[in-house]
Amino acid sequence: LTKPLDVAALIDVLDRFAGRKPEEAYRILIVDDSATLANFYKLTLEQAGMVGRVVTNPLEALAHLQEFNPDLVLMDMYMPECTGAELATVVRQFTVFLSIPIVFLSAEKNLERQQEAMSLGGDDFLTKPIQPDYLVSAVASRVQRARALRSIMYRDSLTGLLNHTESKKQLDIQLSRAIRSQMPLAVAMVDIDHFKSVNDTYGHPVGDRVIRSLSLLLQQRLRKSDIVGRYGGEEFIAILPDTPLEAAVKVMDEVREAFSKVEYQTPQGTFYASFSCGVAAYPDFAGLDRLLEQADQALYRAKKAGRNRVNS
Ligand code: GH3
Ligand code: MG
Ligand code: MG
Ligand code: MG
Repeated sequence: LTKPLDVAALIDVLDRFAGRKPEEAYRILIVDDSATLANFYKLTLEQAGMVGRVVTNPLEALAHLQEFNPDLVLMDMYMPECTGAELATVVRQFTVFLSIPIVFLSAEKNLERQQEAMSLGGDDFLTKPIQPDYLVSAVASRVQRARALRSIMYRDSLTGLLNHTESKKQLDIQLSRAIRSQMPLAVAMVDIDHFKSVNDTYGHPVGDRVIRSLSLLLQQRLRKSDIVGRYGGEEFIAILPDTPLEAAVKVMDEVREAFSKVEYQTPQGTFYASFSCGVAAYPDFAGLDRLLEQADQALYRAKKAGRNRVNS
């Protein structure tokens, strides 16, 4: 908060978000006791390239929120089990759902009741009957902004990778999945070698370039299902689901080798960088803290053994 707003970084994040838009369809949860209407909205949104899911019993909405992971909830007001406003109140009690816009869509024309619904957790109030085009654009603009905001909250602006907090949250989620499905899970901690001297010799902007290039390399070389985060300044974490220790060490060593061959050209001359890496895996080590601790210790040993190596 003491730093001035970095507008350039902000624009960069928004750009990256825009670039991701076409491949990831907007996911809309439609809560309406009328199956006919709900399915009509679903069809309308799907014709615009979105993915819809219909829930006719509002009491089931929370479970669907969690499982479907929507970008936005389109919410009816009057339903037999509870009102949309009541449901919004409950949804807003969960911080994980805070960033999901709730748009009411109801025949309710009374402005006071609309305002009350909004004050209980809604972001917008649309009235039925609604023009399909209007519904699509109202939903799309909301989702676009919500995604941009979320990417600022969860991602690091220099690299676009998950930030520290989100990386740990993802590791927690992936570890629970691994335990449930009895599949291995590997965690790799990566730390750039002698990075202080890179900054000191070539300047901070060149250091940033090295960080960006490693982030790109990790994203390129790892699987789409793998999760990469910027854990600290020049520290990264890679979470590899369904991957046993040896396989993780092998792939991280390939990344290490590729990174050590990247040439950086600067006015002060050409140089190469390297990183050290520590890998640990479930089920060899169980529990979030144990896993991180083991990966950290392996990283420390890699540093001590001379850097530019992967240890487990
Ligand atoms: P080691 O091989 O032991 O890891 O040595 P090191 O110099 O990399 O170790 P250390 O952790 O002491 O230094 C990390 C440096 O990374 C310190 C900090 O100035 C720099 N750094 C952290 N974040 C950034 C960043 O966003 N950009 C740049 N350019 N430098 C950063
Ligand atoms: Mg209704
Ligand atoms: Mg470090
Ligand atoms: Mg370092």
